[in-house]
Amino acid sequence: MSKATTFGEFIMDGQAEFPFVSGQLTRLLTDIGVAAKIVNHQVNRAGLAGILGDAGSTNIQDETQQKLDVFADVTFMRILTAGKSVAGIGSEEQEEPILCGDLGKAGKYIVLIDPLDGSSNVDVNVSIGTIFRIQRRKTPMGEPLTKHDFLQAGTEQVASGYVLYGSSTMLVYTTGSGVNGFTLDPAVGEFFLSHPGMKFPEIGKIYSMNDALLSKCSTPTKLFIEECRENTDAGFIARYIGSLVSDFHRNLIHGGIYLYPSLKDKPEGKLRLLYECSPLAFIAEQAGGLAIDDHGSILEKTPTDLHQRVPYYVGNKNLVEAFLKFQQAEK
Ligand code: AHM
Ligand code: MG
Repeated sequence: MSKATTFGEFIMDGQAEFPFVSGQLTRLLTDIGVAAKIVNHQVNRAGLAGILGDAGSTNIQDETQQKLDVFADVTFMRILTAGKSVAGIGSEEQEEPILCGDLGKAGKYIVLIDPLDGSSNVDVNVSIGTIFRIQRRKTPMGEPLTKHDFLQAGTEQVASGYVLYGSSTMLVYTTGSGVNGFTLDPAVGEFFLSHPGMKFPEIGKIYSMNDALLSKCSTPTKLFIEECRENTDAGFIARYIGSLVSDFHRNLIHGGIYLYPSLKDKPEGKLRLLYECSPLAFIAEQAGGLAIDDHGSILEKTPTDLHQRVPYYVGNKNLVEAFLKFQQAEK
């Protein structure tokens, strides 16, 4: 029987093949895998460990934090700051960026992370996830980090990925040469390559949006959803978990589009550019899909604020392009 490739072996092989994948990035990705296993362990036994429910605190977005949100944030921060490769971290759960060591003078990389996405699903045993993006620092090594190290366009990412804590736990990532997925074997505590070269199917027929928001959406979104609904005989279906990583992952495998649009009372939608939208946009484009907001490519957008929100439409090319036609007709 041939031996399956582990996540660690795969990133080491990648380092040899691509000169831009440095030893530091290999170590950083390995650390993310380790933190993911620790968080996975707690997610799996959350009902037993007494860590379900509110933590009694709110994050920078004034959203109630779950105990597991806090646990995941603390775990990723502890592991990422202990390694030598990270200079600074921006977390959805923390107002200010974290500068590692002495003002982030050492370390080559910046990490932006949503440690536990889909918090509203934590208490009800529905899949949740971690989303991360990695970029190089802009200021020279030895100098303190500035906001420009954090506020970079999505095209500057050197790697991004997600961990899905689902019926099985998966880690999916890209370094810009395709998307690969690894499944955790809990018996041996290793992620094994299970989904090499992930691509969206040619044609997607799933649409994923919080339907209750439709009356607050702009005309292009209303018209697009209407068209999807009119095409159920052609196989169109709606699927919405309300957990971005899970909705994105399903759409990547079965073919679909995820929408969190601009709303009358929330013109920027809900999702965060740096922690959620751009890392998944990098994966989407590497898998043959597309990701846009109301003005164009998500990856080309340069953030102005660490916690900036953007309307988000991501998934199969055929569906995002169909949506784009309604957007263009409106302009
Ligand atoms: P969170 O980061 O607070 O968990 O919010 C993000 C989540 C996404 O995972 C999900 O797609 C979306 O919020 C669901 O929002 P809504 O309940 O408005 O449909
Ligand atoms: Mg989130």
